[in-house]
Amino acid sequence: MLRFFTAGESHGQALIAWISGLPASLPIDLEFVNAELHRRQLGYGRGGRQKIEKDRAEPLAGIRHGKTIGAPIALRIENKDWPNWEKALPVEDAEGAEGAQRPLRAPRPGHADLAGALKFDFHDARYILERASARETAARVAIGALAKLLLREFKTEIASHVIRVGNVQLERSPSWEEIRLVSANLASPLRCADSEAEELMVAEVDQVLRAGDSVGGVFEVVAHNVAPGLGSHAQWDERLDGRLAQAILSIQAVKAVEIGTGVSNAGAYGSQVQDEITYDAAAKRFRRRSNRAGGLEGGITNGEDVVVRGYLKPISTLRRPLETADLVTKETVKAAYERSDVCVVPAAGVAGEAMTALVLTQAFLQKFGGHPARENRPK
Ligand code: EPS
Repeated sequence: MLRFFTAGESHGQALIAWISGLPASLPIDLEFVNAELHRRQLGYGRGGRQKIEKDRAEPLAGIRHGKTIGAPIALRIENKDWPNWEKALPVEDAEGAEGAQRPLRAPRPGHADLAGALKFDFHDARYILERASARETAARVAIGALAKLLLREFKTEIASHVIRVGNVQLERSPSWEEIRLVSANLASPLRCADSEAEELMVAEVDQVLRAGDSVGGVFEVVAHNVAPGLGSHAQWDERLDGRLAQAILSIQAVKAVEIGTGVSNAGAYGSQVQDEITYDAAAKRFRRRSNRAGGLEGGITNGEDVVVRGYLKPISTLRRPLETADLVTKETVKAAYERSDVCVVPAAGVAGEAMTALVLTQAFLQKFGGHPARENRPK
């Protein structure tokens, strides 16, 4: 069974990722893992932090001579910002406790600050925001890259692109080839496959930057060449669409998930929504004339591309803050401002790819199982 966890605070020493259940003898290309970490750091609208960080994964366990050994894998990603926070977040008991030197008492509406402070009875949201921060997705991207390496052995590839930033929507459906290219294009500011739409998206980010505001959007993850038969219709928690939805919703700032064109499908007629089935005799496989189901029917992959969209609310840290209540005095004050991003849609897309890779790998190993990696070939 494939399991994974992360640890680490945004401004702590490091992030740690742990993954257990990957088969032995899988070649690990660390440069690929680091390239994925780099992709996550990019995107127009990122804040100053990404100039400080140079995310790289340092394997601590489970990889020897460039291959997995069937043991749990642990990876460490150093936080280069840690020296600036060492005094504020010491491991040892220090005077005052509760993040004494950099307290946050004006919880930001929309952030985990207040809900977390209430949960643990803190009068300072410092420790909540440290762990709630989307910096944690760096750890997920590192282990997601390992899952991608396993899926690649079976020719499954995963990419993401941005289909909406604020009010600007991509109005056409790019091909897999276009998505694959823009997903890998480090120079593309917002990873949108249409350069005209991307220019408008950049202008949208510029406008919110000037206004001291923030902006959300929609990313789309596409998994190409997915084996049919992953997931199951038989039990609620085996349905792959539900498992993917949880994985994508767990990404910071994601508030809704869509499989295929699920949202617009709800307002259309059956004849306009269902994907007609054909049989390709040469390839000896069933095909669809469209893919509005996003590659999933009955919670099972049907061999078409798996398409999952994550809807992000705007980042909750605002340079022109909204009102809030002070955690100690309860008086109305302006919400705290911490250095932050104003748009993270492309970065969230990379996290979405990682979560999709991890969930598909789980389902893949459940169906095909086995050790070492070469035994996992679908027949
Ligand atoms: C970061 C994501 C955002 C950044 C963070 C790095 O975190 P949050 O979800 O807390 O807003 O703002 O950077 C900082 C916290 C900082 O000090 O600049 C990431 O994805 O790496």
